[in-house]
Amino acid sequence: MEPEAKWNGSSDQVEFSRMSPRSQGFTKLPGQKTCGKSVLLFTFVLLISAALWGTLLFLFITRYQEIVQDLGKLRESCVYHNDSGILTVIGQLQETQLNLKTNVPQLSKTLNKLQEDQTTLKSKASQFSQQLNRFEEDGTAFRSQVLNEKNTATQAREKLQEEIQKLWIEFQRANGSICTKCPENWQVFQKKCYFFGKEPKTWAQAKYACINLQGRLVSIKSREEQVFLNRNANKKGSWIGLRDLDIEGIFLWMDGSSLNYTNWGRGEPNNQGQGEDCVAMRGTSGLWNDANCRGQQDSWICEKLATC
Ligand code: MMA
Ligand code: CA
Repeated sequence: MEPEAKWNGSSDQVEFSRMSPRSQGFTKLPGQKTCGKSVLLFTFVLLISAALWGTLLFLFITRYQEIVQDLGKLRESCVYHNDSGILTVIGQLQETQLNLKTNVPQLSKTLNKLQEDQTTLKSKASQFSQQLNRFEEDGTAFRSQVLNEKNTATQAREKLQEEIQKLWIEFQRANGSICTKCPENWQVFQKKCYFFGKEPKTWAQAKYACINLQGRLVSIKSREEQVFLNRNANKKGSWIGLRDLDIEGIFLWMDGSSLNYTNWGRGEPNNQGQGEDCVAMRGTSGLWNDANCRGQQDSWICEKLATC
């Protein structure tokens, strides 16, 4: 249905006649039929929209209830789980507490016992330490005693050998024999044989070298014997059988005899440096000097009795 109304005068009114029927509703007074249709349309639209809104509301309420139910379930399950977990933990803790409470007196007893044991062990340790000290002291005393006894025994043996040799001489003299026999490389002088060592040695090494040759370090008893030795000992220094090992300043011969004849150099014996307890005879002059036993002399003189 085309709008037919025409307004007199202006072109605007002519243009208006070409406009859509909807736009014309506000400007042109509608007829009875057109108004009824619009109300119907409006009602229809309203109903549709109400139905849509109702559906939406229904959906929303349904979903809301579901969510509320789910939340309730979730809360229930959470509370159930949490409570039971916490209760279990609390139960365990209470049990542990109870156990600890029961164990405390036992632990305290054990601690006391341990402290007592520690005290006992400490006193035992100190006793052991004292005993150990005593053993060590005893050991040292025993060792020095053994050494002393060994020295005494060595001296006694040397004295005995000397006595035997003297008796042997007496026996030969009583038989009227002249004893001048010496082993090879030994030199005879007045019933004694002498060996002049060639290698440097300490006093102790020289002493054992003589013992190995069935002799001993020489004991010089007279001016004649000294002169004989001077002639034969052509080295710078030779160990002789004189030493003051036991008592400082008291010199004794290896054969046990005392010191009657001496031939000390000027100012000797002087026990110089760290101590000089062994005697050496200087070459050519033959003068005696106390020297360090651990030092070396380039020669040494052994003696033994000549055989018949
Ligand atoms: C050396 C040594 C001593 C000795 C003096 C003499 C320096 O020491 O052989 O035993 O008494 O010489 O001067
Ligand atoms: Ca000296």
